[in-house]
Amino acid sequence: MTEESKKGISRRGLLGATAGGAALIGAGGSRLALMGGVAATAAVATATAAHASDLIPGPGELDEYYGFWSSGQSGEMRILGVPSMRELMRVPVFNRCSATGWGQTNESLKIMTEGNTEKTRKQLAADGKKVHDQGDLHHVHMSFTEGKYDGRFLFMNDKANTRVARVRCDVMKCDKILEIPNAKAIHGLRPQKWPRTNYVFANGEDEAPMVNDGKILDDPSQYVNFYSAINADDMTMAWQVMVSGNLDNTDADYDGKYAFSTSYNSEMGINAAEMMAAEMDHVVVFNIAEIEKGIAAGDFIELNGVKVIDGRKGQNKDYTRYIPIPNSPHGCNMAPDKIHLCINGKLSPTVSVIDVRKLDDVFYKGADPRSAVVAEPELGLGPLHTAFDGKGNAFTTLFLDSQVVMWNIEKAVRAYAGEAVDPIITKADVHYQPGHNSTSMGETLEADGKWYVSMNKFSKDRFINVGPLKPENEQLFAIEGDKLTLVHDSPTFAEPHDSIIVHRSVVNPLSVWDRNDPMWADTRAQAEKDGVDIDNWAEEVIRDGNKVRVYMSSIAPTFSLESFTVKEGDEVTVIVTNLDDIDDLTHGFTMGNHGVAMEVAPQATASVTFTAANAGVYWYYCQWFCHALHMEMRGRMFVEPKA
Ligand code: K7E
Ligand code: CUA
Repeated sequence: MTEESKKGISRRGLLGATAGGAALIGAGGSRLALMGGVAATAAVATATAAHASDLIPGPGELDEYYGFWSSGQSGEMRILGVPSMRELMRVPVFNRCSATGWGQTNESLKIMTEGNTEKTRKQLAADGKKVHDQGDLHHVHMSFTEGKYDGRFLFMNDKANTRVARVRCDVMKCDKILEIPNAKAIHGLRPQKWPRTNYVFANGEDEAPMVNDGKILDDPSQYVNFYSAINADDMTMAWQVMVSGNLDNTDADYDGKYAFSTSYNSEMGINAAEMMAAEMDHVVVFNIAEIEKGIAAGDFIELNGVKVIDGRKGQNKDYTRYIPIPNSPHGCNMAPDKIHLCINGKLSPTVSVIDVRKLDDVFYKGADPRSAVVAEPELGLGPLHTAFDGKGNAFTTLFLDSQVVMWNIEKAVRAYAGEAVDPIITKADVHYQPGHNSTSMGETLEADGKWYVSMNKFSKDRFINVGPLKPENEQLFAIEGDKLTLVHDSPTFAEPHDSIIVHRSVVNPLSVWDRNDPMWADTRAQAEKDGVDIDNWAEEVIRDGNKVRVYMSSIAPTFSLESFTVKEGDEVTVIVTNLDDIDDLTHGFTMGNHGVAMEVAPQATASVTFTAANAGVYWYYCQWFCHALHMEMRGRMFVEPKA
């Protein structure tokens, strides 16, 4: 054992499982202790520096994979290179971004607000806000064609404001955000895998009255929850299913027949004690064809414009089945063998393995729902999520044990059938308290079993101290046969919630925008009305009552307008088109002392609107370093006093 790994273990000993114990509330903690499942001795492999540098690309070398990261409470998507773990880009989605102007430009405001419900419009108006520029982005997943990533879109959820967003992979910008009606707190999210991503499935985590208008308040017996299917191609609502219990994580099969959702609160309890009362919660199985048939046959109610099917327990219809699973299951992960669905126990030390081929009998032959469970290996404390290597092995995070356990699915099935075989292959320490994990291409039919990422909720002593708020920590392991070798730690700001690792051959973004991109279609239409050709050098100032539209172009290192004049109180819209047609030549537009800034990438048009409230001279400048004369790329706005 190396000096480094000895140190690691002694620090673990000192720290114990304090974070885990505290994080799981009261009774849950002691239940876990009672449930035993004492961690097996860890087989820790720590890379020598030399081995790690063999595996990881050096300066100037390119990564083999894109990592698409959710950022949790930061509300953005991040792109990392894997295996270097270098952060390559931040893509603002639900958040306001100072650098790019996301949440401020007219183009982004349209995307961020057009999918709002009436209630949100009222809320924003009451708060005097343009947009909810905060989000809690847990899960990023790519669109599929026949079980493989197709490189078109990335989809992601906002738990805080009940939204689903889409990012275009050709430009790596968000192009749609849809607030989900009826549901509360969109948490789990997965695209349909087969035959292609026609639907994006999204879970409502928090239950509420079906019609939430204040007539029913503290009467949980009347609360319901909603499972949502979104049309992926146009980001509109397809249908919803009303369910019993809340919903946590979701996944879909590789046959296009079923989607699944874990529920940690089958009790429909309101506080932690009530929510953990039952020994068994459940996974809900959604029968997609039956739901589509039910919708076509008119067996739905329409609620806030959405067709809602009743799939609650006891409806005796073929829309849903409820499979009992030990206490409070969390992660829901479909294996690339197309057969096994892994339901992670969280408060139970087990992962329940469902054979999806047995679900037809559960739906159509009255088979006991539990008969679809073909394995339930005891893996360790706090199993949250499972990833796959495509070779029949699974990797499950153990939150309380601060470990990953590698195990074999087929052996677990044999053990469940009574054979004396141990499915556990190895365990490795992670630092500390892992939530999600991911493997290279692991949620697709092309799982290649090369890399394993552990996204850890705590970094504790792993980095020099930066104050009471610590970074979180993500770790990269090389998977070599049945050995996991730690090759990299990366501290991360809030938070490395979840990720997918996508081979770079799947993703082919542009380097320069297409001038006809729909992103600025509204701006283009307005320019045409104003008689301005934004595809060529433009330097027009159009007055329209107290609205002023200022059209300018940029070619490094100049703006087409060195100055423009408006009147105190005018509503000013500045429209900038970057005519530079060169890779990596982004300009910006910042209006001094007006809180206004935006990115204008090569061949893009962007616009921003503000009020010139104070007479005087104001400088604007390009804030994106573009040229040796970047500092000189500036101009003046003259604001004339009111007469
Ligand atoms: Cu993906 Cu944390 Cu939202 Cu598990 S959930 S950790
Ligand atoms: Cu243009 Cu800096």
